[in-house]
Amino acid sequence: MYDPKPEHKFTFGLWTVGNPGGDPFGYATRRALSPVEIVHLLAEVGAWGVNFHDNDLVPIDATPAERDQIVKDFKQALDETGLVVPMATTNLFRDPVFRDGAFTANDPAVRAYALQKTMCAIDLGVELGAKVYVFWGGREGTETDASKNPLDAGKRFRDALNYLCNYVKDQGYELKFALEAKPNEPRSDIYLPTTGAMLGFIETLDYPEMIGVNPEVAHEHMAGLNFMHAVAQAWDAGKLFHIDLNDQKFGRYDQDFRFGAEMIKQAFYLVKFLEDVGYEGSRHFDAHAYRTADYDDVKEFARGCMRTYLILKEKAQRFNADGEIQALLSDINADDGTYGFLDAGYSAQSAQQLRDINFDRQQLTSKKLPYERLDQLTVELLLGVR
Ligand code: DIG
Ligand code: MN
Ligand code: MN
Repeated sequence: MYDPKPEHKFTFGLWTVGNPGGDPFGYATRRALSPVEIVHLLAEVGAWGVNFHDNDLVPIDATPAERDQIVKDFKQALDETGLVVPMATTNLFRDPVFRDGAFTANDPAVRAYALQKTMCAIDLGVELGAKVYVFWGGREGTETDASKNPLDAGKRFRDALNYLCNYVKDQGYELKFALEAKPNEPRSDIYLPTTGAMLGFIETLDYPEMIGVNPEVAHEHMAGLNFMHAVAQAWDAGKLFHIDLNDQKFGRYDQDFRFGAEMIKQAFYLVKFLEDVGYEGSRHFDAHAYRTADYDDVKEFARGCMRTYLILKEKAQRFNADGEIQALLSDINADDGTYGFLDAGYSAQSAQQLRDINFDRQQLTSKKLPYERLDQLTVELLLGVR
């Protein structure tokens, strides 16, 4: 019932189950796995696909011959396991050269290098089958706003994305871009900090139709926001091109916990939304196991991400079939059509008709809204007692 299948489109980045457990205060607690070992681990736990940053696969200083061998071995592992590569991205945050950002760096040479590196990474991603290309601007921000005019930063990011959209079109690649927001960490403030900010920015680009968003649970939670609302806005705009699933306590550093590990109710509403609207993209878990985990427990981490998603998917089906819950929802959303004349939008006639109505506020306020009952039924459904 809760075993992952290819049609569930569960994916993990090489950097997720391959995370060796280091953190700002401690060394790695697990040996580093090779990309090939990671592909086989993901196949063992039942994932459908694997994603990567360029340098997760090909080290930044690899020679062309080393690159070719690494890619050959990776392709062989994909063939052996049947895993696919739906998404790729560029590491524009780890090397010290990006200490002041990549596309938004003050140094034009760094900005040019970031463009070149991204073009090469796009080539690699397309070669391995990626159809979505993620941009997470981890270093595109500031510690001191004395250092950079945000208008310059925005223009530089816009110019970079326009340039890369033209590159993709020129190459004839079938590729969509997905912008991933995060409010801070590793920079004190990161530009375009939320999915909403990204949606506004996309409309200022030359090819907005090529660009959507990749919302991440932890990142909207870090900003104190309702993740499902952010995803709904992206979906409504036709811009939900990818999604990073994980979990996160509010008001903390980017924890990237196992999906559903912290905010099970928010995870439920998210899964319900994605399944209700028929989202057909990857369910990508951008998360990693606790530092205390060995690779047996890392596999449990990966299995847990997928199982929890499937359990919550089944809970959403139960919610939608629950007679008492659905009866409450239909009462709450009752509409006798009295105000249907407004559905067609504005007209002088509808405005006059609206003016002629005497609203009885007390009567309107007396309508029952049994949200406590509704939420309790939802909680009891999640707790498994209905
Ligand atoms: C972090 O949340 C970012 C990077 O790991 C990567 O660029 C992106 C892809 O999911 N998520
Ligand atoms: Mn994160
Ligand atoms: Mn992410």
